[in-house]
Amino acid sequence: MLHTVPAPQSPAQNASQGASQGARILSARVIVTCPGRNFVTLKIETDQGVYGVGDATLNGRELAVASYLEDHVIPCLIGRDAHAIEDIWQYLYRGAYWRRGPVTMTAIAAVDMALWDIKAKIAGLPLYQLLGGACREGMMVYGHANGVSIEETVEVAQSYKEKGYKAIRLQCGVPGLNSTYGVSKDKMFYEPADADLPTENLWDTEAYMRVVPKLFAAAREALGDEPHLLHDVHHRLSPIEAGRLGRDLEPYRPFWMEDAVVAENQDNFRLIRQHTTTPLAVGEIFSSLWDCKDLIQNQLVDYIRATVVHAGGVTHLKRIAAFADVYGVRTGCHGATDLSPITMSAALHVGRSIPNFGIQEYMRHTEATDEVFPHGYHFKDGLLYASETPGLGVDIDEEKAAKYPYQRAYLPVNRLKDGTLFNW
Ligand code: CS2
Ligand code: MG
Repeated sequence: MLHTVPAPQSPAQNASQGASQGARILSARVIVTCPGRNFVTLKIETDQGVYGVGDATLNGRELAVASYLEDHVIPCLIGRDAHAIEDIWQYLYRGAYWRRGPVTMTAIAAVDMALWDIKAKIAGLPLYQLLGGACREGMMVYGHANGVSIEETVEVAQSYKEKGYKAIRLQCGVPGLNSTYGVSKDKMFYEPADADLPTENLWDTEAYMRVVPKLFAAAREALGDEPHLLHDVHHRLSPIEAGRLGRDLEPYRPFWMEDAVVAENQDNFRLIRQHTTTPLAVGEIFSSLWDCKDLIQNQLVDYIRATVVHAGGVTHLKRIAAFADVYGVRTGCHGATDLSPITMSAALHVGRSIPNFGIQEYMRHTEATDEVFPHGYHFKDGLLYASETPGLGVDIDEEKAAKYPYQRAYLPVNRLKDGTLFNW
């Protein structure tokens, strides 16, 4: 049946068709809130009195997605059958003409998450049950140990091990640099969007490449062989530098080296593969399957990090995961603080339902964020467990959200010593 857009009907007219006709989208709106950092949320309401929520947060470009939804997407949703998730996805993707890209795919992701939330709520099931059911109970997560020095980072990593984490990411300061990606002032919460205009930091590749192997040697010494140790290079090396760092880390058996190089040139990973067996992870900045198809089918990476919120939602992430499974590539979804608890909830349902789940990043949100986004997922012994309530198992408390108005904030930029603008 073609989903032509009927004239919006009154609830009475809809009711006369009976609920079995589906759930018509009556309204949708964007909620921007800033409980310590900005989040953009889409709320879609139906004539069945059921609503769904979707994360639409794009760190540093939040209002672009809010406008894309309000000015270009929502008018096309009103009156549609909320159950027609795939059709609406295709309509918003192909119908935009200008396909892919972080703003477009984050907006589509928000609609997709909200529609899956609605469908699962009406079905009375937690979302993973509609995605094929459970392949596992809990999902292994990794926490973020960071510090200004190697010693401080290892100390924090020890505390994560004591909290039961089976996997720990290590990021430490670089001698001579007053700030670097991944090192936060507050050891439990990391928020890189730290200023009203981009902070300009200095970058020194040589100093960085000297310190990371020492960090891993110290961490293995202190933590033993058990814990999985991860590291995020954050796009800052050339392919041959990444090959060298991967080889330097091999004695410490890292779980992965993430974003070793800039992700646009996928041939880069062919060169890294020639020099190291350290597993490679990439994809948090990817917004579609087409960004990672070559990397996956040529097995140039081991983990794909595309997320529900930036890669087109539950529908598209399932597609990416299924494609990756064909080539033995596992998921390792991005889960930083700038992805709201709505994304984390959806990611856990997807993660629970796929055979090639690898690991889930878990940067805890602040209390204020958790109050604005009450959710049912919980952490136990190194695993995160998805909510069992119908839908995504997360909500937005609009009254609390209204207390935190939007505050413009940008991600930092890096410059080299000679002033060249570089990758942050
Ligand atoms: C990082 C993120 O979590 C990660 O792996 O790459 O912290 C990233 O820097 C932020 O999500 C950017 O907003
Ligand atoms: Mg990263």
